[in-house]
Order: sequence, then C-alpha cells, then structure tokens
Amino acid sequence: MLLRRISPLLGGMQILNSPRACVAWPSSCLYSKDTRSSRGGANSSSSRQRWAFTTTGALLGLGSILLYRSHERKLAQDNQESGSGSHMVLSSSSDPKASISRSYPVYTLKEVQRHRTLADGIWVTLGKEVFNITEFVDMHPGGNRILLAAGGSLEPFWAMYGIHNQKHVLEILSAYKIGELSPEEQASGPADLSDPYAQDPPRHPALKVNSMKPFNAEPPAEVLTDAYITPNAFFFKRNHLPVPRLDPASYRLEVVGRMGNASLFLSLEELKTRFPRHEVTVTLQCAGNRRSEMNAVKPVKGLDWGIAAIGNAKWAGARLRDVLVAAGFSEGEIGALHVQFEGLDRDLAGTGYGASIPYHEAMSSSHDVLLAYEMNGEELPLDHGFPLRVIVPGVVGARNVKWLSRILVSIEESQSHWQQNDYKGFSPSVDWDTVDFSASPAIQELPVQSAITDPQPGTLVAEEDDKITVKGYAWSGGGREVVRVDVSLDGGSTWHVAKLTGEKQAPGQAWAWKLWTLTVPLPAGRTELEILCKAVDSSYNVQPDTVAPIWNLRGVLSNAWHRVHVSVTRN
Ligand SMILES: Nc1nc2c(c(=O)[nH]1)N[C@H]1C(S)=C(S)[C@@H](COP(=O)(O)O)O[C@H]1N2
Ligand SMILES: [Mo]
Repeated sequence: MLLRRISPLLGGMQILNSPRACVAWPSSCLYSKDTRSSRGGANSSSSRQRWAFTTTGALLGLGSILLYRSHERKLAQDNQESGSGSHMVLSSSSDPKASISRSYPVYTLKEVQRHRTLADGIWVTLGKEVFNITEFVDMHPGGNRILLAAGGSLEPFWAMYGIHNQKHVLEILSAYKIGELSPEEQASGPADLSDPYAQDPPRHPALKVNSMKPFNAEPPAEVLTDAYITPNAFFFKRNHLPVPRLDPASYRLEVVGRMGNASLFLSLEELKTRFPRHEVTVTLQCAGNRRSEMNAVKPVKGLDWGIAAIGNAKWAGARLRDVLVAAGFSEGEIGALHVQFEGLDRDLAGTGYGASIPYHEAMSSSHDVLLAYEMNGEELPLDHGFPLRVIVPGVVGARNVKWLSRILVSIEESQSHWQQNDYKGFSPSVDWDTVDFSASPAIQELPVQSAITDPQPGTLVAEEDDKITVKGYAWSGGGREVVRVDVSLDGGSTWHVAKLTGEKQAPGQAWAWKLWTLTVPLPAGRTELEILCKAVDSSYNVQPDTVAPIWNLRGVLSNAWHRVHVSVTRN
C-alpha cells in the first residue's frame, strides 16, 4: 500500500513520464504498511521486481485499484475509531516515528534544503509542515521525478497535477511528518545590510541555478512538458539585480501624463478596480534561452541557459492601453513613439532596470499588453515582479519589466543598458572588438523556437512494443501560432509530425506555446538515435538547422533545430 501511495503525492508524475513505471507501479500495492519496517529485508525488493517485470500492467493495475480501495476503507475505519484529523493517522501508524508527541521540532528552510539525497534523507514541505519521505522514495519503483521535490515544497507539484487537498494524500503524508518550518522563515529573514541580496525570496531547490546573486535559474527541462501551465515555483527566474521588497499598501505606479495631463499615481487597489481585469496565457522566453548550445560552438558572454529559460503562465492585470488612455493618450499620437518602463530593482549606483516597446504595440487592442498583478491565479511572486510587472505577449522576456515603477511615453527608446547595449543580434563574424551596438535594433518579437524535453541526452528506454515517446515545447513570437512540429529520429533523414496540444488563441494572438508529443516504433536495428525537432509557425517561418550560422557574441536568439543524442535500451 505504501508504495501505491507515493504517486498521489506528486500526482502520478512517473506514470505520465515513464511507461515502464506503469508496469512497475501497481506492484507496489502488494506491500502493506508493515513492509516498511522490514524494508531492506531479503524479500522486499526481489519480489517487487518479480511482480514488476513478470506480470502485465493491466492485471496489476486492476489489482492495485482493488487493494487501494481497501486501503481507503481502512483509513476511514481508523478515522472513525479515533475521532478525526490527521494526527489519528499518526497514532495508528506502525511507524515508530508516529508515536512522537504532537509538538514537533522546528526546522529552517535551510535545514530542509540540506535533505535532498537518500543518504541525507529526502525532506519536503507542505505549508508549514516538514516531512521525511525517504522511505517512500527508497522503495518507489518509478524513480526520479519525486526527487525533484527533495529539500523543497510539494505545492508546485500539486498545482501542476491539480491534486491539492486530496484528503487521502494528506493523510498519507501526515504519517511522515517530522517537524514544522520555523515561523521566521515564512516571513522575510533578518536583514544582512552588507548583502544587497539578503532580502531575496526563498526558491524551490529543484531549480537549476545559473547564478545565485543575482538569482537566475531554470527548471529541469522535463518539468516544462509535465503541464501546459508552468507552476510559478518552476517558472524560470531571470534577475539582473536584487529583488526589491515593496510594500503593496504604499506602492504607486507613476504614469507620466500626456502633455497637458497630470501624471497618474496609481495604487495597486486602483489598478485592480479602476481598470477591467484582463487575463491572457502568455509564454515568456529569455533571449538567452538555449545559449549553452551557442556557447558550445564558440564561447559567448552570458548566463549558460539550457532549454528551460521559457515558461507558460496565465497572467492577469490591467491592460496597458486602458492605463495610457487614462493618462490622456490616444491611438493617433504622431511620431515614432515608444513606451518606456522602469523597474524598482536598482544597482548600488541607483540605476534601475529598464526597457521599452513600440507605442503602437502598447496601444493596440490586439496586442494584449498587460500590467500584470497575478500569475497563474496567484498574486505575482516576488521573483516575478511583485506587485506589478509588464507582460508583452510575443516579445522577448527582457521587455517584460518587473517591479514596475514608472511608465513614460517618449520619442526615444529606453536609454537603459539593456535596451541599448544588450539584447541585440549580430552577424557571427562580429566580435567584442568590432561590435557597434547602435547598428542593430533591440530584440522585440522572437523567432520560432522548439526543443525536446524528453528524452534528455543520454539513454532512452523503449516502451512496450518497442515504442518510444518524444516530448517538447514549441512557440513563436509576435502572436504567430506554431502550426507544425517535425521530429526526426535519424538525424534528419526522415521526419514525423508530432501531435500538438495547447490553448486555442485568436489568429495573430497565439501568445502561448504548444506542447507536443510523438509516439512511434523504435527504428529497427538502431541502438543510437539522434532525435531532432523543428517547428513551423503560421508565417511558415522555420528554425535554422545548425547553430554556427546564427552564432552571435551575446548568445541570444539561439533557435536552431534541437538535437538530442540517446542510446536505446530495449525492454
Ligand atoms: N525590473 C526587471 N525586469 C526584468 C528583468 C530584471 O532583471 N529586472 N529581467 C528581464 C529579463 S532579461 C527576462 S528574461 C524576464 C524574466 O522574467 P521572469 O524572471 O519572470 O521569468 O524579466 C525581464 N524583466
Ligand atoms: Mo532575459
């Protein structure tokens, strides 16, 4: 029973992701709670394997449902016998830990984060509670997905699989409670005035960190295709400076008024009540996504992002257009105008982050440019710009200014470093001695992109009937919908068309990515595969086949065909 119970904890991720686990997983229900105490004994793992590999998944699947039902009945009985609440489960558990008193030890987030391996123990948190789930993981046949939660919160996984508040999962988990999070950890930690980053928020340890200060991190790539909407905790974080801590009560957004109009100073409350709330699903991608592939061709300057500096979220807020109209602007303003955004994150010299977008885009009712205060139904997280950020659909991440303080309509682009001397593309032969940043336009709309999230480079295990499944994401800038993804398993000699999934958005407003999958028989006789993907957007733009011809000194706009080399293990 115990093993059967781990899947609900993370929402059955391993079932989604490892076909082999579908076979192995139901066998877990052959174990009763008591197995845990004999864990490591001679019979446990060998009989598990026997069941896993000699019996069909279908039979075991049925058995697991029956056994699981009886497990639930048992829990229900336990509940009746000893009143209610999760502590009852504790007292009825055979786990010696369960008999400890209800006053739990208090742990800091740092202590929890130190427990990420079987040797140190696998700890996770949910709300204020700390759990040691090492025994789950240890016996779990499906493997690695659960390790992503290690040392951090289960909440983002639960959000991803929509399984929050499942009573039985909470009951199961309660048997593993070992402590509570220190209350100070919930609030901001004590300020260390010498460190400008001391007020940075806590982050999920599953993130792969590119730089701690400033904080830059991406999720493990396979998480991206586990769900269409990227959970906030796993959404890539790209900060140039320390995260500013802003008081939502005293926060004011300044919108410099049109000549003759007073500037607006809008509170968060006014932004939420004076202007209609507008929600759009938008994929955000950093200009440096997949930079590591460029770096491999010839070194570039910049953070070495993998393929996951991209994410898809539902953003909600006021339309920028509505706010500009309130400040006196109209669609018919004359001249090539820009809308500049200033952030409240500042360096030691007091210079803040800034960027701009063309005025016509800001004012266009079809561009859906938002002043967002919500991300995936939650208040904007600290790392993502709390309390307010700009979301410019279809446009490079860099223009989506976070911690927004001021909006200025101007005949000039933003004069910030990031608009003028960064986030621009150049010919492959331009180097740091010859580069003239004024010669290239600032990147706005991004080119068509796709990448393979599963399998990852290394090995691939064939499914039943020697089939394999390939997964990835695809997206294009400027609201151009991805209309096709081609996948090759033989380095580009032959191609398959992948199945696309995603939200239907209006033509020209396809701001969100498509996830794609392809399940095909393993090519006969092959033990090595070079898997490629390439996307086509609604303007029939395609990705370049190799990196070298699009190499540029900043390593931006890296969108060549994605190539994953694997060796195959057959069942
Ligand atoms: N104020 C401010 N806004 C910012 C940045 C920043 O450092 N400061 N980084 C930009 C860059 S380069 C990117 S890719 C996106 C990243 O947004 P995210 O951290 O919410 O994923 O924010 C943009 N907006
Ligand atoms: Mo970025």
